[in-house]
Amino acid sequence: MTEKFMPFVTELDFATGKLNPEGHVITRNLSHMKDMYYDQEAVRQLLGQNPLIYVVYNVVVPETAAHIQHCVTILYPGKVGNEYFMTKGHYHEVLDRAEIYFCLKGKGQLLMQTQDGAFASIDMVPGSVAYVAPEWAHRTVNTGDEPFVFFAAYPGDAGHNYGDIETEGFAKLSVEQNGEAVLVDNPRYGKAGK
Ligand code: S6P
Ligand code: ZN
Repeated sequence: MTEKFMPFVTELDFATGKLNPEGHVITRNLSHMKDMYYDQEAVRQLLGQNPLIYVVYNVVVPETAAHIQHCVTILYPGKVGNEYFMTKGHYHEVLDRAEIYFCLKGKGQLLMQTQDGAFASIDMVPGSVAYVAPEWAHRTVNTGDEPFVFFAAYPGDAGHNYGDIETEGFAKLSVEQNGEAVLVDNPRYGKAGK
């Protein structure tokens, strides 16, 4: 007889966004994603200090369809040139696996796109529950001046495909213009990529 998988709880600290236990922690500094920002001169200038861009606390559960992966992302405020700090962004490896994002703190944007060229964005504030539909790549951007914190849940077997976003880039860049966050066309989208 197979052993039962036992229920368990993880505590989320609303003040910091951290999980207890921390689970599997992923840390992304600028050096982990330096080619993804448009302004490569600004990247070169910032690389010396190599700022921390985001941390993901993943509750560890089996990566099978029976389970639900869940995690918290803390995306720090900042910019590279005039482009806001963002996550790498990915499709799910099993493309048709959806995801739910629940904003807990700060403010940001959820950028999404499909392989056939559709693009969508959702503004996220505390209380926003966003649905990343099947087949949509997703990236988050911190457009505020405090950490942007969100909880995510998705099917256990989804997996992550980063390569396609590294190659094609996102259709839009989220940049500051006159103190406002605006989306502009990414001149490199679908070309030499990033
Ligand atoms: C996982 C989910 C999030 C991201 C996290 C970091 O499917 O979408 O937990 O992993 O926000 O983003 P990225 O693109 O580096 O995985
Ligand atoms: Zn995802």
